[in-house]
Amino acid sequence: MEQTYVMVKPDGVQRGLVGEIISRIEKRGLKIVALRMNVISEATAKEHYSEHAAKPFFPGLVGFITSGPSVSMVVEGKDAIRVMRAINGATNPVDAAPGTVRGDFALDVGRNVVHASDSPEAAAREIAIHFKDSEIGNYSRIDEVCLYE
Ligand code: IDP
Repeated sequence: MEQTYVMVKPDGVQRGLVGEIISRIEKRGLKIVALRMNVISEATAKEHYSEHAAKPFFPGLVGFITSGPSVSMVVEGKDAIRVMRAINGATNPVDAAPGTVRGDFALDVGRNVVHASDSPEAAAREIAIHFKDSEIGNYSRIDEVCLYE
């Protein structure tokens, strides 16, 4: 089983989309093993998005991601990293397919509602930035017997 880091960004929280997004994740069969709402600090935001530090949109991105509460999760399941990226859709919502979160709820790349780690390395790094080991739960979902062959 793989784990990935997922965030409902401040725009998703302010638009009342937290339940919708969590519902999509759960219905797909992925398991939420950690969950928190908080306002991310500037230092944490800069660390999270460090790969974009030199990009022109970096100050706006850090400012936005710290502008209000966001919801952070660790999501677990078979191929969770790829599946979560597919659930979220393309980074630029204009390119995101209908049926994805961004394809259904967003228009602007700077207000694209959700984040999910894009590789195993990114997932490990981002989970460690946002959660302590002791905050990540370990339990079985009763439907795992049907979800997995
Ligand atoms: P991802 O969120 O799909 O992994 P990344 O390329 O890692 O996409 O970009 C991180 C975030 O930075 C995006 O989700 C988006 O919010 C923001 N971003 C990326 N490119 C631009 C841009 O050209 N203008 C404004 N914001 C951008």
